[in-house]
Amino acid sequence: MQDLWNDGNSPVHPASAADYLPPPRLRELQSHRLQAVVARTYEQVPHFRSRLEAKGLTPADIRSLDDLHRLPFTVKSDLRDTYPFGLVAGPLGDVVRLHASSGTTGKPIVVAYTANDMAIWTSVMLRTFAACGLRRGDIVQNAYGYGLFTGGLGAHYGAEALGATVIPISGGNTDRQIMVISDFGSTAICCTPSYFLRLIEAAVAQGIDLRKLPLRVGIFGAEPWTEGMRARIQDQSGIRAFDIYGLSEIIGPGVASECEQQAGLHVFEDHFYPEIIDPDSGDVLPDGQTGELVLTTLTKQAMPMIRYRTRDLTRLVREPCPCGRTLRRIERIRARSDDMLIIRGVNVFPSQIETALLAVEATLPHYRILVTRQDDLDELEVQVEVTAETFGDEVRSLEQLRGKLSESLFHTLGIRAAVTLVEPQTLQRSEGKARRVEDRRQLD
Ligand code: DLL
Repeated sequence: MQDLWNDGNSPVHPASAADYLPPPRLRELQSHRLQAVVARTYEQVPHFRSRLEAKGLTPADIRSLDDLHRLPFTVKSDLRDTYPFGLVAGPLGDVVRLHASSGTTGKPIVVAYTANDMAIWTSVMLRTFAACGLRRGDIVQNAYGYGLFTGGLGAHYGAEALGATVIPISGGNTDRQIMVISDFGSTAICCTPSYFLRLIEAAVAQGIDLRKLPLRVGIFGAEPWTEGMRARIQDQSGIRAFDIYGLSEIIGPGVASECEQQAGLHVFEDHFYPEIIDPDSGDVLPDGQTGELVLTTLTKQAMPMIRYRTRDLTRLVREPCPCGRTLRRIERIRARSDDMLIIRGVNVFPSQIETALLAVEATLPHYRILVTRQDDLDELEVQVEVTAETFGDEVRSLEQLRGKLSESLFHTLGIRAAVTLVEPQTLQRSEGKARRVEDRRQLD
């Protein structure tokens, strides 16, 4: 079968066969795996066992997926409180890899992998790349950061297993990235969408038109982005931009990926079981309703996660995908619940601001959100770069543009925001995850 794939004619890589399991077979597999992971975690992780006991449950109570909702949630503070290795199931000697994700405060959270976990991670990343249309012969420039961040090494192993040629360039050093894209003929690039915007700019500055190069696919994730951003990226670079999702606590990248339809991300649910809950009540919501994504690892050994609350907001798509994959899809992550800004009592997500800005022509996809408090009143300021031509225009047309943006923001958010137009290249660029929001209210 490997040869069949390698001859370039097979539509499905053998490792992707699990993408197409008949739903009843998939459910059976998930139920079976759920029981095994609950039993193993109960035996090996005292923290989980005491949680279960507090609810009067034993692994024998979990007979199928229908019992999943009875299990307690795991949250980020469980990882913090047991730092660094308290949630490792089994001997540390079985752990072959550690990664860590730096939080905003204090110590990072640490995640662990056995050799088998590494094989699973590689396979889900292989399936991710295959779903984004890559195959043997592709040259993958991997500009996710290598190191404790899961992006770099996660993508690396998956792309290599696919049979692609990997360039482990890591993040940063933008001029060198451009040189490699054009000299090595990279056909695919992996990085955050915000870093790719930076690369587009750098290419333009060097007089290089990315649309004329072999680059055709972007595998973007690790931060929220919008359809408006995708449209700008695809238009300016001539590539197809795919959204991939994951988080360190669950495995890293490789939890969910778009396919060629670019319409929602298939969850690799033979390994990671998704639920959507109401973030306030914790109740499971029916498919189709928006809420917080909760994931259970069905096969992970070193650090199984049972009902992990991701804080990411999305919904499960009910309709089957035209691509034929039977894995359910989640909608593009809208935001993290903890990224939500409450401004004058109104809930505002940064992604809504991005959508409103990019709906207006002459804006560049670089912006910053500033929240302050003046005389006990919240003030929202949005700074956005505009094209050089527009910036050079008369004051009147700049005022018109500002008016358009204010209207677009008011229409989307329901509150007024002060808009500041700034020259191209003035706002800070990122090499990894973008930091676009500055909430100064906590400092006041
Ligand atoms: O960002 C893993 C990753 C690497 C995913 C490379 C995709 C590509 P963490 O650093 O632990 O792991 O951050 C996880 O990032 O809970 C989301 O809030 C956010 N996130 C990740 N992918 C997306 C995405 C990696 N496609 C946190 N859209 C998650 C929106 C995303 N947010």
